Amino acid sequence: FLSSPITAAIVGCPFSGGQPRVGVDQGPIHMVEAGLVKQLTELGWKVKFDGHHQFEEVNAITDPPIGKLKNPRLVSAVTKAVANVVGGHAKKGELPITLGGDHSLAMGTISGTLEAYPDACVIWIDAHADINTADTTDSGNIHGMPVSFLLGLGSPIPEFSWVKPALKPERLVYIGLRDIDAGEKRILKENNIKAFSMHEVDRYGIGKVVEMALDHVNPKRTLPIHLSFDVDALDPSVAPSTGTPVRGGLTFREGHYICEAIWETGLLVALDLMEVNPSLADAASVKQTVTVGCSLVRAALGETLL
Ligand code: B3U
Ligand code: MN
Ligand code: MN
Repeated sequence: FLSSPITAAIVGCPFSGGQPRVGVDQGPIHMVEAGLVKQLTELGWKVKFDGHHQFEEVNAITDPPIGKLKNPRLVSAVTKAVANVVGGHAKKGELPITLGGDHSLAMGTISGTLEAYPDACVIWIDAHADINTADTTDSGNIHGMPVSFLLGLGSPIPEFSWVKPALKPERLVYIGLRDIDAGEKRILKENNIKAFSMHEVDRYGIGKVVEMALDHVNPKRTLPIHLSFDVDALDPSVAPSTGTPVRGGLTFREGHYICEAIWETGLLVALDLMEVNPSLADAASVKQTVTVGCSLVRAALGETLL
């Protein structure tokens, strides 16, 4: 791991197959239309963007559920393609910025990152733990499950055999949790996975929480960092247009602080900004959410630090 990238590659992923609500596939289109490429260029980045990912590979798929899992072949094919794209950028020394789309995409983005940087750690910002397995999921929505696949937990599903269990529990940390299923709590405990819920954010403040999160996952500040940011980690008053808003979330500043502090480490190698859904809520709320999404990306790429 030599030096911080100077080229950012925007990977637009208009994909919604990991959850039931239409519209989240429009998230990346709105963020690019809001001027994200120009904004990052003005920050001094060389920005690569040659259109949103088209997912031609999935057109012919018929996809009945496997157990409880919904759209399993579709999600598998899409996330596998995303893994190759993200891994390809990372191996060239570029910083992939994946715009979702639902959070099942992170199965692909993190697989790609770990392909290029096997010792990378993952900082997962979310209201949810997204760590259900095929056995524990109630909803069957795969956006609630990507982390378990990356860790290799739960009964193996042949359709997802391409996902290597390349993430170790001690290289993963959460911030922002507040809506976790009983089965997920058990998984977090059994695997000793560090999580800072909103309770810890209240108790210690965001500055201390980010420091503790980094101390856990990256104690010597030497490992590459993949930051996976679900916009629903933010309070719904800050980011209303998302599929599963949960009240009591991160403030505007807390969300940005996380991005700034990760940027400050100089170790960021990949970024996801997920679950912006412009079809939910009124026009002003959509604009607000898209604007916040772009602003978080800029913060993670160094905008706010002097
Ligand atoms: N844990 C629930 C709910 C959920 C997870 N992620 C989101 N919602 N966005 C599930 O469906 O697994
Ligand atoms: Mn999520
Ligand atoms: Mn979430």
